Amino acid sequence: MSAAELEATATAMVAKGKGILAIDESTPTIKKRFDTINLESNVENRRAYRDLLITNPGGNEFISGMILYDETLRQSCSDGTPFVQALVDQGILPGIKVDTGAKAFALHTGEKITEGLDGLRDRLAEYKTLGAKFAKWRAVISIGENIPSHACIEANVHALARYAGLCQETGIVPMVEPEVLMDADNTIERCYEVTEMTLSALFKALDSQDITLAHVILKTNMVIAGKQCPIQADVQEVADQTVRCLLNNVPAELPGIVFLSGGQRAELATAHLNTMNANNPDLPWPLSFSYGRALQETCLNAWGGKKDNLAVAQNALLHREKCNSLACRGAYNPDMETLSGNA
Ligand code: 5MM
Repeated sequence: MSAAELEATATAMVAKGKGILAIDESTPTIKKRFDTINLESNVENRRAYRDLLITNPGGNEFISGMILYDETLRQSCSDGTPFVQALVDQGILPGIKVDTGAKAFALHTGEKITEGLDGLRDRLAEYKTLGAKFAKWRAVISIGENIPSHACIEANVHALARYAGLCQETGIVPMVEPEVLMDADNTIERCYEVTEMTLSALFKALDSQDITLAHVILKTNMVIAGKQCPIQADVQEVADQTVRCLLNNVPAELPGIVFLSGGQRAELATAHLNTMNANNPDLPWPLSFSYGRALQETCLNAWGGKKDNLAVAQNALLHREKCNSLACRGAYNPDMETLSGNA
């Protein structure tokens, strides 16, 4: 892929009113999701669920790309069409998760380092032949007593930059994901501080490894209080703090920024994105979504592992995709939720 093609892919990923559907749950994570609907996590059930998500009629109006897991990238729809082909036929960009997970960070209790650099050049070359246009790597930063450490942030952003370089060398757009977790009891101010440290270190690492920012998409967390914090910021404050943090730390030449949902309620994740876009029409980059749980949860529950529920599950997914598409334009209204399930 030439530089122009990389740029075109990155721009298409954040096309106006479109976002990314993250369906790259690793095998242990999808098992956790299936446990909630009492469904066995076997190869066929995982394939059937991803089939439902990938072939959702009308989804391509709101979705520019999907992030797949290695197993999914090699699977096919019920009619035999490979998933990658089914995406291409709908004008949706196939993406692939290439990290091999966040593991305990040596000598740093409670912190994680994402692994997967060994052999990555060869894996990326294969993913490219299988049709992947972009690749995602997620670093996990926890907030707690005396954490995150400088060492943890530095190790993770260094790995993100190395993966981004290998992607660009292969002709694949890197979607770099530093996720500051929202599970603890920290305030929104502390989340701002940690997100700022992380993003600032990330862009230094990308710069020092000569990564072309015009060919990178940032996937990040919103600036938000931890779930256990007694004081939860309102929608306006989350939107304001998130935009302020991004403006202070993300270079303008980046083609786009997408958010993870991180365990937020689906409707709240949509409302936050909407307020950011409604109040800030002149940002240097498009702000969009790359949610996993906040797009899939209602769909997964509606499906429940039963073929008969396919249409209602797909409709639930389409509804969330449409609401978030509107949020990219600042045109979402929570009243639309009363139509829940009716895209
Ligand atoms: C879909 O979940 C992704 C995979 O997670 P694991 O590697 O832990 O199985 C995850 O990376 C996801 O893409 C992002 O965290 C966004 O998902 P949420 O649910 O936070 O929007």
